[in-house]
Amino acid sequence: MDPFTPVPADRFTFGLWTVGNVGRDPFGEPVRAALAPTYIVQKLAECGAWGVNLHDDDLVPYGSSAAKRDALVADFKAALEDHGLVVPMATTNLFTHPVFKDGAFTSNDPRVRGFALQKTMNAIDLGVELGASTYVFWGGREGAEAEACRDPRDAVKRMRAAIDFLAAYVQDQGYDLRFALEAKPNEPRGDNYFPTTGHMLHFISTLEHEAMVGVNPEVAHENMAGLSFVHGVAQAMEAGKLFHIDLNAQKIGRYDQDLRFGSEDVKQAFFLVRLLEGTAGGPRYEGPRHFDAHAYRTEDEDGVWEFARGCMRTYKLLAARARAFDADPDVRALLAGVADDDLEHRIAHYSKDNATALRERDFAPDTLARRGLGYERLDQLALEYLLGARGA
Ligand code: DIG
Ligand code: MN
Ligand code: MN
Repeated sequence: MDPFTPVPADRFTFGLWTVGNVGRDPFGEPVRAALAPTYIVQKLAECGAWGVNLHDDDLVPYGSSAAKRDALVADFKAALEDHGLVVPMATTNLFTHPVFKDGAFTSNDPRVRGFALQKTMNAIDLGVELGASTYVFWGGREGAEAEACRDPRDAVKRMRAAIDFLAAYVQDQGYDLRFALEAKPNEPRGDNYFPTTGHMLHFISTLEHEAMVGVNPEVAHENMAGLSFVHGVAQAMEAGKLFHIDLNAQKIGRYDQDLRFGSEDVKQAFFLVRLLEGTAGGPRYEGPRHFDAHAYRTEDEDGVWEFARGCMRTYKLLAARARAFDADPDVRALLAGVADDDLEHRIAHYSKDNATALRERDFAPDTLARRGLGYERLDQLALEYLLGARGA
């Protein structure tokens, strides 16, 4: 079998809304017919995906009766069973209904905030019923255009109250569920609260149940903020807070493009996959590889499945490149660095002796400054693995 064919062990997932994207945009009507969730399950399984994610409304249209909800869920469960797909993640649509036009959890109207909690508790029940272990919160409407509309500190307080309330609900229900907060700097609001993964990591530290809350960084969203996605993900991993990840691609300085993974920023994608797969020796990310992306508006349904296969194939191609790169003796030699265990220990552990030793040592900084790091060679080697000139 082609080594880059996706298999369930890769833990690739897609949201119903991703491959089900009908191609509507702010300047044009849909170009593709809507796909039934059960059909999406079948097609994702055929493509080699492991799981499928959903917003509440993706499966149960807003306003459905309880009987309709139960019927839709039963059909979906049967399709999951028939095609061997799982539901690792669920989330709530708190951005489409007009009632959320000025926010959901951060709205100035307590009735809107209460309705958002109600909708989310119902959606959490649905996600748990389908087997989800991660629950994502993307505050698409949590933001502002008219800055006078609310004190942004109130927005922080209201978001904290909502997440604390819902975390307590999950614990009260005995659900085995973790929350993953997803940042985005803007769009659809002029400025979104909690704009980057860094903001979210601090916010999580202020929560009542912070142990069950992590982050769901998205490539496009951190790039929209002009940030290194690899560094943001690395900090989340180091904090033990990378609970989920949204993979896609993005051109800097544009609206949220949610493009096919690796299609715009191959070098960033390479170093992201290298980080997630741990090929350089660090810990590997063991969660779902979720593609929160959609096909170009130019595509028909065949193009949608090409998009899905492309996301997964590119991830596996980059993983193979990263493994080869980090196994290359020339790369390992360049990364070997300076070995001085005694100095490393002294730097990492304060004591009077260590402080005295550091103060008494002649570091010869002018000599140190003349040392070349070899990063031109190192980065060229990475590029040659990406271009197939090495390790083909
Ligand atoms: C947008 O990037 C958001 C929504 O698609 C969803 O709520 C979340 C989960 O991936 N990402
Ligand atoms: Mn996005
Ligand atoms: Mn996302």
